[in-house]
Amino acid sequence: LAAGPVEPPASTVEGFIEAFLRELNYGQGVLLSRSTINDQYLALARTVREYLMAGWLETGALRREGDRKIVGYLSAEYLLGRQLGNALLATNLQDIAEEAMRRCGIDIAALRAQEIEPGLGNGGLGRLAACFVDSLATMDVPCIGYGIRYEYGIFRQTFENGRQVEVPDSWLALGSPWEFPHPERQVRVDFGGHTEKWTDDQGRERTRWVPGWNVLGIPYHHMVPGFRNGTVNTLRLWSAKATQAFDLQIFNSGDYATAVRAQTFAENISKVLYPEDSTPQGKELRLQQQYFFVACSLHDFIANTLPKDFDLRQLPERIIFQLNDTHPVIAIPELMRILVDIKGFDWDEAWDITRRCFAYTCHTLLPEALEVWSVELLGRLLPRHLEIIYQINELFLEEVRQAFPGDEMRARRMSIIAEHPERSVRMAYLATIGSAKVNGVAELQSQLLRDKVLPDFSEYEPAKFTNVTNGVTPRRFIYLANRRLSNLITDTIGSEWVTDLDRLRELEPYADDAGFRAEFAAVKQANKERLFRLLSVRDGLELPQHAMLDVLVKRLHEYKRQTLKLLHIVSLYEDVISGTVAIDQVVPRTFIFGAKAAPGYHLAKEIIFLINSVAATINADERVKGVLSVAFPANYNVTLAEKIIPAADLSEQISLAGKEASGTGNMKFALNGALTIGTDDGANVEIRQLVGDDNFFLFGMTEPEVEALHARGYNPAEYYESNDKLQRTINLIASGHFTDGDRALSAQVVDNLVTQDPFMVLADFQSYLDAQARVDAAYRDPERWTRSAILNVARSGFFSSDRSMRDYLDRIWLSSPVE
Ligand code: 26Y
Repeated sequence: LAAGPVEPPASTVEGFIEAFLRELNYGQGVLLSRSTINDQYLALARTVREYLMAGWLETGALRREGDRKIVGYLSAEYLLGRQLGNALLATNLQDIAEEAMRRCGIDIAALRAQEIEPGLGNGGLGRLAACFVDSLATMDVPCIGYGIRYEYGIFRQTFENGRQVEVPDSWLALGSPWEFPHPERQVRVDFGGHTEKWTDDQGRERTRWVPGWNVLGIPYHHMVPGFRNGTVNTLRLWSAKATQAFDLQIFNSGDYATAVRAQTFAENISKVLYPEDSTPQGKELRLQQQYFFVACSLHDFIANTLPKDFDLRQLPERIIFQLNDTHPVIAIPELMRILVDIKGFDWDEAWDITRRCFAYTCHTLLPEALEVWSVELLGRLLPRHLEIIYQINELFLEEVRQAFPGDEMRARRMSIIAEHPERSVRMAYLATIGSAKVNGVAELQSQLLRDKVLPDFSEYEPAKFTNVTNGVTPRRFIYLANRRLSNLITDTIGSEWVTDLDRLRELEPYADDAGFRAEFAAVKQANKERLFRLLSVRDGLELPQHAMLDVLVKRLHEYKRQTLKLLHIVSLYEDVISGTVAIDQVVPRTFIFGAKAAPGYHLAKEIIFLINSVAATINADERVKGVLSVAFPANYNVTLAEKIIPAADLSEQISLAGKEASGTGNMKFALNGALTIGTDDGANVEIRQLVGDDNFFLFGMTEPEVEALHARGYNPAEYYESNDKLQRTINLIASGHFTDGDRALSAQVVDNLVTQDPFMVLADFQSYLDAQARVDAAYRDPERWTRSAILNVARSGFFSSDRSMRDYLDRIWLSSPVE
């Protein structure tokens, strides 16, 4: 029989219908006439899968048989978004599938809407991982994405009386057609217990870990299709399952109920995504999750992906594990444990191998976001790993002392082990010491990473540090999300841009072409109308058709300064109701917010309540009707982003300078023809350099100015006292105007701003208002605005994640894509 796969279904409407009906009847087990929308969705998804399968089988065989270096992307989060549209796009089956469904009497849009997106990530970091694996597949770079199959992803956000309520996200409830479970490839993962010394037959002293309990990891494979190139890489997500041994070893009471409880305990490990962004909490379950997926992944690669007789001294030639932030950093001591304890390598040789197998990406600048684990917890859960970390630290500090004799302070600063406030392991230091390269995610952040976050390390090993500016996949965020713009671009410059985004430059001359501008503006207007139809059905919002769409969507965090946006809105509103500005002088704007707050982040939830309160009041006020509107649709996620971003006129990127590592939403907006109002922060800096100052609204302090103000002593009350407009704005909020007269309901946010204001909202207020006035002026001239919008698209090709991947290849992974 054939060595290769049998033929996929024919890429014709007839072939598609036949495959679909076969999936419906013989896979799903229903007749078309009795099938539900979910049956049809599952059958459609499985049909599209069939077209990808030969490519997947072939790519897998190539990876196993070849000797090319593989990227092992280790990430605790993958914020994938819906899969159906992307799979249809990758296979070029969109039109065929639509027509096939039509002939079956089915509206494909209803089936698309049936898919619950796998929200296996919090925000930027998780979505970045999803963009990166998309680009690697499209560039035919061997990559295995490793992560966790959370049974519940990021919570679903609802509002009750304006307050955020979290609902569990049961994305698997109706079954996911996109995953392939492989229980036969289960991996055992140990925890707890203690270590012992022993002497091997060569008389060497060795250590072994005698674990206390264990769980099984079951891999679930996902296809990661490249864009129409036949490559289908794999995303391998691990799910925790109890073992027999587990029940016997710790819960050996002979009690059935206890044994079942033990099983629940083990399976909790992959139960739910931690819904936190930026502020790690040293929770035991989180460390269990981290070690769980890392141990499964390293074992999977070494035992199952490498050839059986592989010489592990060659490991760095075959794999580079990219650490997506510190979450998977326990992989470094885990590889040391495998090499030293299990494979019998000498420490030095193992360390040399290990350091060449890892590279670390840091996604933050906030000191409070750097993960640390208490020595007590780490030692209890992973006693051998703690010993290894101590050993790494001891040898490293010895080197440091040799390089800087007498500088004991330096050695202490650089220790992986912090002594205060409790003895703990600094994961970013471990990552830096154990990796071949360390990178930040935008130029500014990489610079600050070297200068402020890891200065001793960058002084010690400057060549280790590099930058790779983030990017986003044009397949999902232009082609899929904005079909109208994609068609206009392709009609104008051809279709090569989809995989070569620098080609967007060819649009530049068309910015001066009135006919093209009209078409471009019509696309934007159609996207707005599409969004308003959705928000009407989804959220019951009725929004005016012809207003500037001013959008702030991202996780709710004080440093991102949603309150600054709120102050701007309230100041415009106050101008009108106080009679300072006539309503016909106001440029009509519709403000859209989208943001989830971490469930335990109290102040963030108060800010959400205040935004909803302001929205309700303004939307109900006849004095500003049709001119100022505020929409805060609940549950901002990838699916909603794909509708909002293409409709936006103005992209709000207003973090305090020096706090947002990169941002990636900022790139998506620019690529979809929104103009940015933003601070000199993260990748905004690079966006502005590329699109030009005339096409970007810059405001606010620079990072050095922020530092200087901080050093002088920042007092927000001074700004409140001295700025009349700011005072009137804050007073209106404090008066209870937006909270049915109840001043207490806005007090926490207001007091925080006036007395603490850790992210200097008041200091940047006036500059922000001035920039918004420039926005209004620009928007009053539609031809000028559209010209700028076109130039934003034409000059943002740099922000393709394909370019990011090339940079990782050149600067970090040191291999190149196959021909
Ligand atoms: C430790 C745990 C609580 C934790 C979980 C998630 C910590 C951090 C995160 C997520 C961080 C994150 O999303 N960072 C963002 O990464 C993006 C991709 O590099 C950047 O664009 C963005 O500026 C940064 O905030």
